[in-house]
Amino acid sequence: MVFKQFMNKSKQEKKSTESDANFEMIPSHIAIIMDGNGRWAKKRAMPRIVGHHEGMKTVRKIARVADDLGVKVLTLYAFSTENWKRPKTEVNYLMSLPEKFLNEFLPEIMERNIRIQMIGEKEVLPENTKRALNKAMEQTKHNTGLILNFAMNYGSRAEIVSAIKQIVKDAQEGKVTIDSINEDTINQYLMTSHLPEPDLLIRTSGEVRLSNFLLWQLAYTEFWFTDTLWPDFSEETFKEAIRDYQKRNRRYGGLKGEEMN
Ligand code: V07
Repeated sequence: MVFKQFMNKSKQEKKSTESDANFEMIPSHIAIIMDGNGRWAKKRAMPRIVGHHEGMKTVRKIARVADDLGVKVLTLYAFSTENWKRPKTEVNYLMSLPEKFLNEFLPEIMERNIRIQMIGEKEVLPENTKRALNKAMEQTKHNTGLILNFAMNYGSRAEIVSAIKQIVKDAQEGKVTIDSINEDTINQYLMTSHLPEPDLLIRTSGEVRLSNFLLWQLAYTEFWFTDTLWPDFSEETFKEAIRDYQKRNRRYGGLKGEEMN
């Protein structure tokens, strides 16, 4: 499927004189599992929440770099359905971060024409968190630049279950016929229906698992893993991931998707 709105190259062309990356092949959609914040703090004998706060600063930094490079969508795994099992004080702190982040960064987000979006089950989030998220999505809904897409209370299997339930409902109401259900039908019922599939998945902190993140959507995505802890993740690390992605793509010699399998 072609996503016309993701074909705008103007920003990439503007920056194409810079030397350190190939701006012809910037991945349109990058997804990141931002792992290692607790470990970063532990190494410094500091409370885990200090690591989370440092991680939030990295989000800001990487969002700027992604925007400057002309990335169209940056999907960040901020809070999983599993994260509720953590100590209450830690969960409370994590839930305060969206508001904190937006209070500090929203003016720059507007200047940069960045659009904030979300995937995940928002309803059960604390009221304050919900309010901050809704306000940011509302305020930025006409912005046409980078989509900064936060996965909040997101779990991929729950997303798939909910898609299946809705498809069955629509089938019972005669809005969908069983014979017409195909991969594109499933895509349309996922929370990412409006987005292109991720081209590149990054996971930090040495873990090499998907942890229930975008299971369906990552079918053809390139994976890139690093031992770097998320608070230490830098512009340079980010560009290294993109360069590796570009090298892999060049090796495929233009073959895409299913032709490679
Ligand atoms: C969170 C910082 C990054 C590392 C991962 C865990 C901690 C930014 C946000 C955020 C979310 C939504 C939004 C604006 C900002 C965030 C949580 C955790 C729950 F609209 N960082 N960050 N949310 N961490």
